[in-house]
Amino acid sequence: MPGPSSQTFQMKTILVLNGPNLNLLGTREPAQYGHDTLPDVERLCAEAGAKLGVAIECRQTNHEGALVDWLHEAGREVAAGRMLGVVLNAGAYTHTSVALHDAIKGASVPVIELHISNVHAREAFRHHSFISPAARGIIVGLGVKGYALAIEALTQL
Ligand code: CA2
Repeated sequence: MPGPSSQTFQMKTILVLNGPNLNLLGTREPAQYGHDTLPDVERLCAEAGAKLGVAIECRQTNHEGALVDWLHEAGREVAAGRMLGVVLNAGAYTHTSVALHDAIKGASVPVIELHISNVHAREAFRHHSFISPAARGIIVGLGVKGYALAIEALTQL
């Protein structure tokens, strides 16, 4: 048992948040999002984290307020030195949510905004993001491999 003065190594965590409808990945629209399911994506993230020596925690919700709460929680974890930041695919809330913009700013949490598809090559309503001005970086259109790239980016900031 380590004594009170000894230091123990604590692996840092990256939180991967997926928003509305991403639980449907792999079931429809493969031309847009590929064939991988959400569990496949979460496995890919865990593997990327293992290679980089960071713990990965994945969560998905269809509810905007849950994403706000989780960003606040992440901000506290980052401030405590236990978390590096968040990979956020906010789904359609990307294009609508001032609340998510404010949550990222308010929590002072490093966020990599991620989109599986190239939103800029799609409908005009997907071209604007409320997340982007608050994000540390953005990964768009590289398929689900973008999640691994976003995790690596957070380890190097
Ligand atoms: O490209 C992305 O990752 C998006 O964030 C995905 C969102 C979309 O609203 C954004 O504009 C871009 C949609 C996720 C819904 O995914 C589905 C997957 C399979 C079937 C239906 C929806």
